Amino acid sequence: MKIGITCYPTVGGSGVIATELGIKMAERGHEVHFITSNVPFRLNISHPSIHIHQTDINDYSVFKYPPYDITLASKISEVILEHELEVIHMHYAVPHAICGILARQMSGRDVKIVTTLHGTDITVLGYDLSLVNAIRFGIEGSDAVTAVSDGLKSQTMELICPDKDIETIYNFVEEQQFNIFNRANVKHDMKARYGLAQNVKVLMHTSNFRNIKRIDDIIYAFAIIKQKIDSVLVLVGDGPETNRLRLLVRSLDLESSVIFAGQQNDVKSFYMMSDLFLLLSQKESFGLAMLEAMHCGTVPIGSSAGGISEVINDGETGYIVQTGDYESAAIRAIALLTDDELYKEMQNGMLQNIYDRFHSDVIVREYESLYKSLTGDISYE
Ligand code: GMT
Repeated sequence: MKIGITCYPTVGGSGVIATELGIKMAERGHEVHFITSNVPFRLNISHPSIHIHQTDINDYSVFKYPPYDITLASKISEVILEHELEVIHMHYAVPHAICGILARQMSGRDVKIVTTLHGTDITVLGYDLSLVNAIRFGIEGSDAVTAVSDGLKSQTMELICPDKDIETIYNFVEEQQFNIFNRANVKHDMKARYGLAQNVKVLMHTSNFRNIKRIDDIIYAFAIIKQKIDSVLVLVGDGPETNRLRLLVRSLDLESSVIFAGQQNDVKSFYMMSDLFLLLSQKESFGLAMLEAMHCGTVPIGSSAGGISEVINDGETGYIVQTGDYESAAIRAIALLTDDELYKEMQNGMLQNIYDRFHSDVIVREYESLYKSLTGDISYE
């Protein structure tokens, strides 16, 4: 098949999934065209079947706002025509699904549109009444719509009420990159590099540091854990909340045990250094970084928000606490960090469970079948 993919190319789980899916499709013999405003940040391999088409965002002085969506739609239509695309896969309802619909009209071709909902496009924008009609239009105008969790699918049905079926297709990680292999050595080296004693326990979180991530709760939980356990908290990433969080850490007198690591390319080494991954968000459709950490052997504690409880089987592959209940998160963390047998048992169960449920082979085939069902192509069965 000839497949077009549009996503936000910047750091973020949706861009990661779009990119890894494109790479896997190319490896399975399909022709893949990324149509994005920049080279997707995880696209770090060359493959003869992967092509990148960058949009130039016009910045003419007559425009108060550069017309990203229209420029993108125009570029997608160009690629549809030039490369005879059969499917375009748009990541995010707004604006990308709408760009896809526009592009199809511009091209005059019967290209099939698949839209994947990732979270913020529904759980944040869906509350903005000025966007609800646009989101519904993007969903209903797509040929197929997927959501990355059942939680996100239900929220979309409730908030947007589209006249459209939505299929859940979970996220996956690239197992060649995220795995437990060499964990002990990497852990040792990272601790040495960060000047940490080898017996210190490490808790971590990574995200774009927005308020919906409730990183305050992670810091409050850590303040309790720190009283019982020799430990550090590593916060990887950056965003609008960073400065406020630094002040909170200072006010709790935790500066010497909270590391603000900033944006990192090699996030895998941080997963491997860590004993626990904390994700206590207010809204979270899936938590792809958490799944990456789990593949690297790090046991998660997550909140009950969105799809996190679909990724963690509470009590078997990590723990779930009610959103906002950082005290329970601390209790669970202390239990895991003081009982090696419990930790090991949970880690083993977790690795088996995610291998069975989120393996890239399984998920990529689900997308491939969806594409095929739209194009009527049976030659790939
Ligand atoms: O909204 C964000 O936090 C970024 C967004 C993205 O573009 O990566 O993340 C969303 O999509 C990811 C990939 O499907 C999910 O793993 C994240 O849970 C989801 N974020 C939210 O729902 C807040």
